Amino acid sequence: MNIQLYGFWRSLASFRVRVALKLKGLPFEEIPVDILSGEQFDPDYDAVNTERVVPTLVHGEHRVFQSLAIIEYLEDLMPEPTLLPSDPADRAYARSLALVTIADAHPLVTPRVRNHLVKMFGADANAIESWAKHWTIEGLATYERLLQRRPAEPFTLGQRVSVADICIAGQVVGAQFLKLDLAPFPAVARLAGHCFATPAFATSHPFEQSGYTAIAPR
Ligand SMILES: N[C@@H](CCC(=O)N[C@@H](CS)C(=O)NCC(=O)O)C(=O)O
Repeated sequence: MNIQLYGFWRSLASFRVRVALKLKGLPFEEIPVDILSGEQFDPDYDAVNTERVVPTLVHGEHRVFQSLAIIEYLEDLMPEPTLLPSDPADRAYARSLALVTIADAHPLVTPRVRNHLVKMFGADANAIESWAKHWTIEGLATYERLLQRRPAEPFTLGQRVSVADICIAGQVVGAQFLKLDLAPFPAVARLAGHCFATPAFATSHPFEQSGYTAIAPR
């Protein structure tokens, strides 16, 4: 299976897809798109994904974008090991948890939103950082409440890792970029510990990617 992933080392959405590919044991080539310098707007990349965001998965003639759609595409291509439970209610629960970050928390801290806050409202670096911390904490707090209400070990749905764990781990990576304390979110921190103890998660972490630089979080 010839798979290419257009991604970026520090992109949380790219992290999600990287983990899914590794959990499924699918080899892939990652092609970097530097979203901090604006490479997502290059015409060559626009031809790949006209939403002008990463990630995009290229598989033969298919170009799949949006991390959840990509993960579900991979699930359809290679059902085992499954990342979505078969029980309908559990499947919906896993997707719901995934969307807390994909649809609600993460979009608020993307470069395009930060750049717009600077351009439209003159937000300075401190304001941007407070903004990013606020929405990242909101996401963590939601996950903490959810995990407290439906406790399971070691992963969100029990023994098998799922798309929910991938997304919660991504939210934790966002918190790490912002140097947030996870102590107020013990269930989230415990889950992330289990995730990052596995090679698929550990080797997908932005800090482990070749482009990683210890620059201030953006
Ligand atoms: N909901 C999308 C998020 C895509 C997204 O916003 N990606 C970010 C990187 S994590 C990006 O490319 N941002 C470019 C920008 O904001 O200009 C997904 O889950 O794939």
